[in-house]
Amino acid sequence: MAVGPPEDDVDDSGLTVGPPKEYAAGIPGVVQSLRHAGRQMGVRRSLLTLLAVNQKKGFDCPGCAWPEGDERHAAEFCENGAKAIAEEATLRRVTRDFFARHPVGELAGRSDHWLGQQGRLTEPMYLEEGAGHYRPVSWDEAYGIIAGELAALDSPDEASFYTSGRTSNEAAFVYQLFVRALGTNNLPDCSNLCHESSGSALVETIGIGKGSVSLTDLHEADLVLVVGQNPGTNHPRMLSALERAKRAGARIVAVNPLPEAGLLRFRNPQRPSGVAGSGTALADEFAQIRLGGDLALFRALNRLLLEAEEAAPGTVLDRAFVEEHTHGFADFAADVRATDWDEVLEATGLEREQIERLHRMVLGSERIVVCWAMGLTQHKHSVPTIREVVNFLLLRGNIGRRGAGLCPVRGHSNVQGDRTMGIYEKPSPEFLDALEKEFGFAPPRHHGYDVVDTIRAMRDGRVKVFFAMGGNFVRATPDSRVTEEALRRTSLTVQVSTKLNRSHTVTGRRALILPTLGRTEADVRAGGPQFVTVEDSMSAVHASTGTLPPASPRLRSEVAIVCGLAERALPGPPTGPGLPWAEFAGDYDLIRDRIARVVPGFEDFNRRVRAPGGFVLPHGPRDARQFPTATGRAHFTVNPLEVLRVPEGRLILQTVRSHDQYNTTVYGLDDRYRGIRNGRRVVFVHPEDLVGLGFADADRVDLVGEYGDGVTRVAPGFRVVAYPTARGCCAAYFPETNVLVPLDSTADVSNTPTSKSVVVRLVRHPESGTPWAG
Ligand SMILES: Nc1nc2c(c(=O)[nH]1)N[C@H]1C(S)=C(S)[C@@H](COP(=O)(O)OP(=O)(O)OC[C@H]3O[C@@H](n4cnc5c(=O)[nH]c(N)nc54)[C@H](O)[C@@H]3O)O[C@H]1N2
Ligand SMILES: Nc1nc2c(c(=O)[nH]1)N[C@H]1C(S)=C(S)[C@@H](COP(=O)(O)OP(=O)(O)OC[C@H]3O[C@@H](n4cnc5c(=O)[nH]c(N)nc54)[C@H](O)[C@@H]3O)O[C@H]1N2
Ligand SMILES: [Mo]
Repeated sequence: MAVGPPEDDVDDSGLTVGPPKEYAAGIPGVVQSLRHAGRQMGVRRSLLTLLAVNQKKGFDCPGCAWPEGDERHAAEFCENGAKAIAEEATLRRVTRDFFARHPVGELAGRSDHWLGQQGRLTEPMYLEEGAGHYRPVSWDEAYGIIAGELAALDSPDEASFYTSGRTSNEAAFVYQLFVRALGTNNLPDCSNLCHESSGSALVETIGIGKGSVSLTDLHEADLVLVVGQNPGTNHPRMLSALERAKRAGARIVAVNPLPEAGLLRFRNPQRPSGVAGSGTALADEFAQIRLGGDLALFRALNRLLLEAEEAAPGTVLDRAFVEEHTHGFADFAADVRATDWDEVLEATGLEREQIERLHRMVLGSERIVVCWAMGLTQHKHSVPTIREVVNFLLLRGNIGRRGAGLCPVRGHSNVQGDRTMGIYEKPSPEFLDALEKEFGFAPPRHHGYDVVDTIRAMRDGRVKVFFAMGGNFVRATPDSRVTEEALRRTSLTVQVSTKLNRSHTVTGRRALILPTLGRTEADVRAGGPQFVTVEDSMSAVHASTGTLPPASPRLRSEVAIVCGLAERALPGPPTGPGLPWAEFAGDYDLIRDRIARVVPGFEDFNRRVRAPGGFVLPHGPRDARQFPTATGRAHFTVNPLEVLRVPEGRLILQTVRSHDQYNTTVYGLDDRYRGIRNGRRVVFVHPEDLVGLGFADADRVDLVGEYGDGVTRVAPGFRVVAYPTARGCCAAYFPETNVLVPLDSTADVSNTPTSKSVVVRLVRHPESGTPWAG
């Protein structure tokens, strides 16, 4: 049964398009958050829940990984954080009756929005081979089914264990321990789709794959570049930090193909003037770059810096820093000096004058922070691009200094912590040595599969059991049709989830749904009430304590699920390691004691994490300009310029988030800041490109992929929206457009799908367009 992904919301009769907004948040943001929360949770529960978010004694917002400052507001959440919480704390429930009413085949035809709206999962469910419906199953029986499938494999490498970034440190640690005790490093995670390019580039150049700034650095910067990121929608609390920097005199530059609302103006709802006034104009300069043009831009800026230094020696570069702390300057400088301006202008689509203006801003700034997200990480040349950003900051000593540094802005609230805990298909030998010493078994040393390689392995029959700790693998990954086929070839798929999603409907021969507690819920175990810990985008680790009663008495925590399964699936001594799984599941302090002995920076974990606000992990470059690379220095690198060229009549498509979604969870059908209401199948194209291609605003088109591998990839039925994006580029929402992202089109080194550069052609849809409804 090969049902394709749902082509939902093709009926766009209610779709309306208005002008894009120029500012973000303010009163409309607050009203929206309360309205959404009230619909899902009721008003009283909404207020009580929202007041506990991101407080020192409450739970960590499951929305994004942006850090909390030291002074917290009574309402330390944002419109989109409130939506994320309402999704989890909803009063709606998916029960066994629901599954009895809806055959899996029917659920597979439902939209992401509809599936998410059904509410919280309430008990373990099992889809037997050939069955049309999921049926209830006990936890014991479920563990037995998984253990049986794992035991039947020829090798543990025939199983793959995915993690999405909401999983706590404690759950992640026992999960990787279980998987490695089983004998594989097949630990793909959402990071492979997300900031892997940042990690790859940073480890190579500065020796650690994490950002080098704190919130204070951002406040104290005098120039902040926000590159390839849409904070108004995806990290709204970051706007408060930018506003604060701005008030202290910083200048802000937005580098983006789209004029995103939050980057232009911001009304801070936490201050009276932000509620009433016209807000703060954030960006001093908007560089409307072509998709994939950032490598060229940073090369050009670096060339200009070198030339300025030659013209006035000793005044531009931080020579002392370069000499004392870096390696490879001469090769880098020789290469960058040869940067060709014509290529820069072609790649970036910018005017030389604007690049020179940016250069003068750089010269006038002592402390520079570069922030970035998916606009930099999801291209073929993402790793070289981020390396070039590192070159840029190294030239003037902007790493390891107050008010300056690298700021990759993470997505999922604990994606950074999961990696710290060992969720990684390519673990370091030091980490494995520490595990071996602590637990007395020999973990596998060969590398495992990442996300793309897991899909290939399932497609080719090399992975037969797929286990997901959260997330929505089938919708988050590229080439939806290929991925769906691949999953259907496995013998067992297991999803540990809070909410229903498409990954429950596209299954292996047999399938299990294991429902789990969310961040907001109280977690009471044998050893009493438990808390978990998370690490934010700036390496701060803190506790998160759920307060709401669980959505159902039959839910188990992620820690309990892993430990219960491990007990069942791993042989005990003398053949197995005999780890104290039941004790771990009863008292998370015991897990933290082990983390403290295995993971550097977590010494005395249990005591330090109980301090209000937690603690910050060490970071050599940030703290002491110590670079844990092979040479002990930061590395300048040579990154050849690449120009994204597409044939006549084609556009480069980027796949982005609307204001009303959390990755694959679609909250609603509006994208308020971009002026879209009641529909998601829209494609944003520059008005002059439309004319050139022979289309008009509101035409209905199919998006046809042009990867050149002979495979036809079509996303049908999109409305064209004339929009001020960069020329030659277009944008549409994922997950609907994941059908167009080829599995083999990935970033060099990091293997991240190129979700921000898909070559497409617009083809008139058989049913032609009618003017906008409103
Ligand atoms: N409400 C909400 N919050 C979220 C999420 C969510 O879905 N909803 N997702 C979370 C996750 S997992 C993540 S990773 C983050 C994602 O946060 P973002 O990276 O902000 O998310 P995207 O929507 O992918 O937006 C990419 C931005 O980069 C720009 N861009 C695209 N290509 C290029 C390019 O080549 N160059 C430049 N300079 N810019 C480019 C786009 O125009 C867009 O503004 O947000 C996290 N927070
Ligand atoms: N085309 C395209 N594709 C992309 C991207 C893009 O920009 N363009 N972005 C990529 C990025 S940056 C990311 S991070 C991935 C995201 O990929 P994923 O992390 O796999 O996807 P999510 O949509 O965040 O997962 C949502 C599901 O997680 C489950 N869930 C929520 N909270 C919890 C919890 O506390 N515990 C457990 N066990 N489950 C929970 C719910 O069942 C929910 O349905 O998508 C990637 N895919
Ligand atoms: Mo992400």
